[in-house]
Amino acid sequence: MTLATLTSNGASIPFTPHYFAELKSTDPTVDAASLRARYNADGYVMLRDAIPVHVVLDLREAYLSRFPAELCKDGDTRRGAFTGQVPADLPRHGFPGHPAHDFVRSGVFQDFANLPVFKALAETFFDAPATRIKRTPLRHFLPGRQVASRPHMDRTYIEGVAADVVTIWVPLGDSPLISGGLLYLEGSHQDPDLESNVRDAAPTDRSDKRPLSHDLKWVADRTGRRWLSADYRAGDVVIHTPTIVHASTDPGDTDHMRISTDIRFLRAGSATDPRWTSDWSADDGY
Ligand SMILES: O=C(O)CCC(=O)C(=O)O
Repeated sequence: MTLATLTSNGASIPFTPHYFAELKSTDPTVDAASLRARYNADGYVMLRDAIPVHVVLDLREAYLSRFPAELCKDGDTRRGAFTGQVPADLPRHGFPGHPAHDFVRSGVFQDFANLPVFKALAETFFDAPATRIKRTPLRHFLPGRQVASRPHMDRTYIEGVAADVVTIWVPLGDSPLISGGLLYLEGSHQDPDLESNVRDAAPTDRSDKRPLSHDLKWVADRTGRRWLSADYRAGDVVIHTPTIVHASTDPGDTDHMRISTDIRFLRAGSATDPRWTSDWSADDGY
């Protein structure tokens, strides 16, 4: 797959200005009210260099070091280039026994998720105290696989009104579009009819009805909206509302493994979704 012919879970979408536009980044030094205004208008705020690069790469290295050596080229777990060899006998990603399952329970991962910068960001967007939600998924996409995040809204998966839940998407390493970096459907958080317009009509490759579809082109055509993309770098974060549709493309012609986590916060004192009070396990069904 090249940039001219992107795919997502195998379904193709032309990489043209009709379907794609650039995700805006926001100057992190602007005042809190301007950040909130941007978040409300766009449904997301991307901040470049929000976390020191070495902190992100330390986490990438700590995670990939839990795999057998054949996963990373030259055994370099900090860079994390894929050799093309998946170690034998690994459980499915994030299932008990898989490195991602153990890693999200480790002190090093918990310390990362508890970095004050994330809580401070959530509190900026709530304009109120925030509590971190325990369940914190870790995503890991391998080049050569037609596996990507399907278009969805976080609110389908977690109870809570938009004003009370915020997601901070954190790429753990550079995540250019060709490696399957996250895409946002422009303005979708402000479209009250989007879900009814798309659900049931959309093609789907799964019996799980929570994602809207697996077909990014169909969703763009149906809604008349473009996918917003960026070449994320280690240290960048995107804060997004639970009502914006997001997805990713399959990793393309690259050896780079796209790894990321979603750190979520609740407005302190608002109702907790009981499914999200334990550590993430990919088989938890949530
Ligand atoms: O990293 C990704 O592909 C996004 C995952 C996601 O959107 C989610 O966990 O809700």
